[in-house]
Amino acid sequence: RIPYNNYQPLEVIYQYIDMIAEKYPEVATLVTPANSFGGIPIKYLKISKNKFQGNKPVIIIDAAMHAREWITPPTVTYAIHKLVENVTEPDLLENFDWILLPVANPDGYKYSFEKERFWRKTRSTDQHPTSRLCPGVDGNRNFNFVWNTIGTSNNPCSDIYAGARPHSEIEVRVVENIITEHLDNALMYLTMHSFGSYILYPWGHDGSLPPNAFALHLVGVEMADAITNVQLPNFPKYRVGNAVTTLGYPASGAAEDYAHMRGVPLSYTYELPGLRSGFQGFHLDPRYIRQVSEETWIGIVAGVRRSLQFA
Ligand code: 0X9
Ligand code: ZN
Repeated sequence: RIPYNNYQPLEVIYQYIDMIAEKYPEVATLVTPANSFGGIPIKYLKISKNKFQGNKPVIIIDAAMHAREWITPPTVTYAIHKLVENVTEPDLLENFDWILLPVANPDGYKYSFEKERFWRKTRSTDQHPTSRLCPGVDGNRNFNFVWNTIGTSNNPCSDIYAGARPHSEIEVRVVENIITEHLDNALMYLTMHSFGSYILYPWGHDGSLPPNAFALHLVGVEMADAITNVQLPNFPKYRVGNAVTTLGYPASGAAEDYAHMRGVPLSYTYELPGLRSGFQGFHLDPRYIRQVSEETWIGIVAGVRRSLQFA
């Protein structure tokens, strides 16, 4: 059991996914592909009805590449809960395989709990002379596609520092490797962020639309509409669109662009709700964690079901 009435430290999230893998070995397999820069295991679950056989479409979801976006891991642990412990949508396990990575950046996440609430980046220090003074790379600028051309910084002290080179960060390489491992079947990739209530699709570096933009938009709207139907009245409606035109700024080296470039057809950055402005937007009142986790699952269910049309 993981509580949804408050944000959970890394240890509690890890205990939960360890427990799931132990208790449900038929459906859930724990993978620890690498340690973080700081030596913390990076952990994800492979969830599959008859073990991964490599023939079903794969849905990949990650969260907390940005450390301070605390509302993101609960949406992934909740998805795990609904796929394994409290199955009300059996077709989602029947028809798909799942990769669920609740904390992509464990060093940063831990640091945001223990030292600096609004820390965003990784905690690496070895790429750049200045980086000893200013640790960390923006994981969402570090992917190996159109790296460091726009919406990025070369200054290690910046929150959008792209890193010394593409995929310098082990945390980014882990996500890239997941995508590579499942290239043949990966149908949808969701990278969970906050905040702003957006569902964003490529290309996020130049605002142009990929050939399958209509499918991206259709599935995005499907998710947004499903959420709208169950949202609390004080929450903003989701907006769906291209990352640049909808969010208002370009950023290169981001995860959703990387996944789409590699061939994942339905690739989205999910910006969960924030309610307040400024840094406080990253600290959604804990009373809403359960609601956001539930409604996000409803959105995912709707999108994943619709995605079959494009498999
Ligand atoms: O800037 C980001 O990395 C994301 N927003 S956040 O506030 N969570 O940091 C948005 C990324 C959207 N994708 C691209 N522009 N490629
Ligand atoms: Zn983010």
